[in-house]
Amino acid sequence: MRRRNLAERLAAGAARVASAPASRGYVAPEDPFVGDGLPELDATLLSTDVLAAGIQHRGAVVVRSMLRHRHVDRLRDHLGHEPRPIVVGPRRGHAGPAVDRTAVTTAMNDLFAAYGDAGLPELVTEYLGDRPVAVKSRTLLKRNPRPRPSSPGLGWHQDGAFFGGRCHALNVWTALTPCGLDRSSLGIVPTRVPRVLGHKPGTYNLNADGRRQLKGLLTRHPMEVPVLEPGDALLFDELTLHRTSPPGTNTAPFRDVAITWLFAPDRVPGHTTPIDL
Ligand SMILES: O=C(O)CCC(=O)C(=O)O
Repeated sequence: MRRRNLAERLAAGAARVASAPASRGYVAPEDPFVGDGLPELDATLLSTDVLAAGIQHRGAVVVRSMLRHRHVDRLRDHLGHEPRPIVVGPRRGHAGPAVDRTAVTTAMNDLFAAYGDAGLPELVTEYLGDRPVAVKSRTLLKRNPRPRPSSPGLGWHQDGAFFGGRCHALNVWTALTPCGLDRSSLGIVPTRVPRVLGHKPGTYNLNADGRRQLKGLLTRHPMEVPVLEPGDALLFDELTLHRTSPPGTNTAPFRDVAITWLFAPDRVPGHTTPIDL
């Protein structure tokens, strides 16, 4: 079967949103994990129950070997071979060198093929209660140079602050290089935060009230920084408190990641354009 190109996926996503029934998200069973902290499992053991329980009780799930090596290598080819910042995705105006439309279409085809091979569309359909759509502004491959003290990456935030509250979305954040030892990973508060804390309007930064609440959360649930191999993924949602993991151990010149936020069609934030998976 011919793979659909990006324009066709955008049109299909818009049609899916237009005809979406009211979706119901999957509610986690009781917390099945022993001990504290983020649950971690091999991709072959990932199920909707585990995904929901991990996110809704612990804030995130670490999934080992979610993308196969041949997909990781192919995705990294789209970022080139230079240690420079670059973002490849359907949104215009990303930072970094301009990438032509054909190259973006090929890259997105490869990204969605990798997700398909990993069984994500079926899993996420059950989790979100409807067939997921990605969105134009939050679907990307990127290379980040080593953070500097003056540009440490993103601070603590919850993406619900930008999506307009609770939407039961899912972020698939996949390491394409090793992350967490000599390159940034994500820092995560390993617990469910039941609501969006205060953020400074229009920024990825908590406000004073949000920072006060974060401090209390970190006292009870210290930050975890998962160490990831290429193809390992972090799955989490818009309530998960996370940040670019702090510099300090960053000695490698850059890291590569793939990031895709998925939504049920009737919960796509208004400011962005849906893409069929
Ligand atoms: O890649 C990073 O360091 C931050 C990504 C992030 O915060 C997000 O995907 O919401």
